[in-house]
Amino acid sequence: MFRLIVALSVLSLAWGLEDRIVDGKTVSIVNFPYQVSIQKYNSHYCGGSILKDDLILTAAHCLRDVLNRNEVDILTIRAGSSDWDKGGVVKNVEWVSIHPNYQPQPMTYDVGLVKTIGRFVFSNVIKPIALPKVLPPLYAPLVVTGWGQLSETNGSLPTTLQAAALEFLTPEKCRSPEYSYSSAIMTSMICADGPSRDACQGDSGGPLVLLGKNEQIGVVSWGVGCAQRGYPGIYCDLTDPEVVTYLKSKVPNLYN
Ligand code: 4AZ
Repeated sequence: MFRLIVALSVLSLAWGLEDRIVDGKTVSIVNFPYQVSIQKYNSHYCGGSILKDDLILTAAHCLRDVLNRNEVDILTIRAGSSDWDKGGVVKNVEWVSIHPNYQPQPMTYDVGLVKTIGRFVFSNVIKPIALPKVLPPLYAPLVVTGWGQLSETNGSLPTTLQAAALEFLTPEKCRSPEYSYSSAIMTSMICADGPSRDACQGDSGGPLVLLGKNEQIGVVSWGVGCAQRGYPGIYCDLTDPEVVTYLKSKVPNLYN
């Protein structure tokens, strides 16, 4: 059995099946200039995206402990680099905020904001992402990016940014018997299917974007494992009315 697993692992590596984000590609920040790394004591732990030159969108679950312990001073944001551990520009954090209706169980309204001290200067590697007005149609092509684990079982993080192509699943589709989540998919949640590709631990807070468009529809939130059959990745829905209300309350002119 062990030899079979080794043989299959070697084969899948040779085929490039088991690679990155889970099963993504190494990419350049030039093509994903809205992506940032959120760090504690200079270690990457969550992704985020640039909404304004001093405002980062991420997941509430990335910020909850920091908020509860009043630890914004241990946070930094690195933008403008393909590598989470070097290059680009690093800023400290003024405040963090999470959606007032965020619930760790069942993970509803998993969205929050980070305000930096000082502003990022936009460039070819540092640019804001736009927010959506409506969700795309079923199976619309999407891309998720991050420095999260390359597989569910390997806890080490890649140094260079990874991207995976996914397809949009409406909440209705994601709740359907075709998948295994059923009623766990609640309001404020959307899904994106690989099927071999997925976000994983360390990608949380990062952007789910319409492929080829500068529009973010979701925030990496949770899932059962990573790239497991029947369990697509789950994202916070950025078109949810209560999400929109929260973002508008914190960010004047965001949707102009
Ligand atoms: C996590 O633990 C996590 N497969 C993020 C995304 C997914 C699973 C887990 C989606 O942060």
